[in-house]
Amino acid sequence: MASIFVVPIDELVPMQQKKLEELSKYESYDLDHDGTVTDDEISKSKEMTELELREEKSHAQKQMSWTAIASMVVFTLLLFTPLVSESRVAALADLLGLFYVGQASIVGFYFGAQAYMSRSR
Ligand SMILES: [Ca+2]
Repeated sequence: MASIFVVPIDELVPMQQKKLEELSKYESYDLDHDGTVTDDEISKSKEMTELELREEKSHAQKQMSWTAIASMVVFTLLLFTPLVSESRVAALADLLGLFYVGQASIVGFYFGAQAYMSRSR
């Protein structure tokens, strides 16, 4: 008897359109600027963010390896100047060896990481 008055709740309340708050950071996700952020646009934005992060990471690694190369060159040139006495070079020989191995391994790891990342794509 009472069943004729039972109406599903979602028919009474119309579907509310979701809105972004004003100056939302997700505003930029609306790639075609039609005022609607679709699932497709969100996944595209995620992909773009991932690419940007990867790019940033690889840029930082490149800078690190260039710094390592530059430091090896600068230290080597410094050792040939009169600023560093021969006795000091002899005393620090072990440490200098470790320094070169450490810096060169940074460069090596950079190339290894580049090769690995280009293979995994
Ligand atoms: Ca859109």
